[in-house]
Amino acid sequence: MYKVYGDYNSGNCYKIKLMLNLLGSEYQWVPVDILKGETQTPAFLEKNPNGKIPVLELDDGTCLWESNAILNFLADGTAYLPTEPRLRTQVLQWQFFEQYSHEPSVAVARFIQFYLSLPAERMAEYRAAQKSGYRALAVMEQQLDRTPFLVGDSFSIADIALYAYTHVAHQGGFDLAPYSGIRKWLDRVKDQPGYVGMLD
Ligand SMILES: N[C@@H](CCC(=O)N[C@@H](CS)C(=O)NCC(=O)O)C(=O)O
Repeated sequence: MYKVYGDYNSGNCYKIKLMLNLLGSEYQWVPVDILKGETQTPAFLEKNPNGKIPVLELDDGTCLWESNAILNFLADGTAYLPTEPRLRTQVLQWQFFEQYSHEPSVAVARFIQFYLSLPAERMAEYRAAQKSGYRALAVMEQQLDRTPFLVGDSFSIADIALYAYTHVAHQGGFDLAPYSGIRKWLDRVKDQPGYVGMLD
């Protein structure tokens, strides 16, 4: 059985929880509290030398880290990861976009607002994250205005990667009202059989 080291409120960890539930796979969730420094203990650093969650531990003790890499591992051979090279590359394209242009803005604004309650000394960083976060949301909107999912007609791990922080973007102060493509897509993801919410 898989072991997932994670925090239920973390979007990066939720990606793994959602994937495992969609697949109907059994797993054990091991809670890790980042605010108490539990990702920096020698025992945890053995599992991920980068000191971050999520980590997926396999039966043989192999530890996989980086949420989108874990998604690719779990989705291998399933309908959630296309095999056709152009489509598979588009899945990766959205996952790299998520890590470089979306998560560092949307998740950081959410962290400053939701976890830290907007401390004065982080307001400049918050405003910058809002600005770049809206830019990332506009890129997603452009695609989702044209296609039901990020990679064409099929739900894939590109959608899981970007759903994680987009569906809680309001907790970072983002208003999704003008993004009708994104809002309809959020509902489509929620309708997937086996869907589980972040805090379910
Ligand atoms: N690129 C990594 C990011 C992981 C990450 O930033 N995890 C956060 C929680 S969402 C964490 O563990 N922070 C603890 C720390 O940096 O000490 C991924 O996608 O898995």
